[in-house]
Amino acid sequence: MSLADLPDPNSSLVVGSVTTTMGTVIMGNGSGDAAVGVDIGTLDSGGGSAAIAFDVLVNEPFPPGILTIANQGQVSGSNFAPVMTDDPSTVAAHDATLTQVANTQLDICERDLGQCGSDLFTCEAAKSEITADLVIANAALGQTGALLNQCTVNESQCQTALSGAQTSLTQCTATRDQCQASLSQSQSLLVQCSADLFQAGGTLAACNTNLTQAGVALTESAAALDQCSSSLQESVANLASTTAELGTTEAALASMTQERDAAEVKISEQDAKIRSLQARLDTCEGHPPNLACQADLSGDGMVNFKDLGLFKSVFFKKCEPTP
Ligand SMILES: [Ca+2]
Repeated sequence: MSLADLPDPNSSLVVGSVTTTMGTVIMGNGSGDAAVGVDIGTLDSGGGSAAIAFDVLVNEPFPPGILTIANQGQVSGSNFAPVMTDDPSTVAAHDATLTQVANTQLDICERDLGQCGSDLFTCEAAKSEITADLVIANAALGQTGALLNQCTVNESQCQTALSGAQTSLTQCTATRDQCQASLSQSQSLLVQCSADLFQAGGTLAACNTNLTQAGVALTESAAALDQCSSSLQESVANLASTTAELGTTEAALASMTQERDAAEVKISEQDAKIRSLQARLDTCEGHPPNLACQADLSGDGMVNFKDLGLFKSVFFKKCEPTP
């Protein structure tokens, strides 16, 4: 005899879970098996028995409105008509075994909520509240995800900015350390000065007097510095003016030098002419009689204005008015 059993369509056989106290499991423990089959063998006459068990998993999701799953096997043999299994908890004979499935609206709500509720209304109210919170949480998650994406996209920029900020921080820290060192040194000097002042038996009044004198000296030094600066500016202006005048003078000197050179050339030319004439005259004097030499009326060896005066004294007489 054998047993055949097809689990409820809203459940699935757990492959490998089929056991029997007699015979052999021929279906249900192999990969891909969806139904159960057991070859029981031959039962003892007059009260023999075999126990067959298997597990199913209730489908998830489960169809709404259905609150049970059913199972019924069929036992077959060579010497009897097929027999349908019986639910032993009911009076009816050969009826399918029904198993309650927690699938009421409250059950569904409780599963959604993840906790037990006293009634459907309370459960739905709690679920609505959680759903609203979930919407808010999802929105926040979306914003966070967007920020994360943006941050990822700008990661290199962020890292660059971070590097710059770290460099600035390092520089600021170094500057701060230097300032603190200077402050510490100043404080040490102040302490030393106070100690010196105490040791010298000085007083605050004397110190103030010195300070006032130092202030006066400082003011005077500042005034002197201002005056020095004014003088310097004036000297610079004078230097510029003198430089300009020097340029003008040098230009005039250059022009005068050119004129002088030209005059020297003319003088040289005139001197040459005079020397030439004198040479001719000397030639005349050396070879008399020469008519050209008769013009030296004064006999001084040169033909000049004296000769012209003598010449005029012969031909030109002053006209005296008739008395
Ligand atoms: Ca029954």
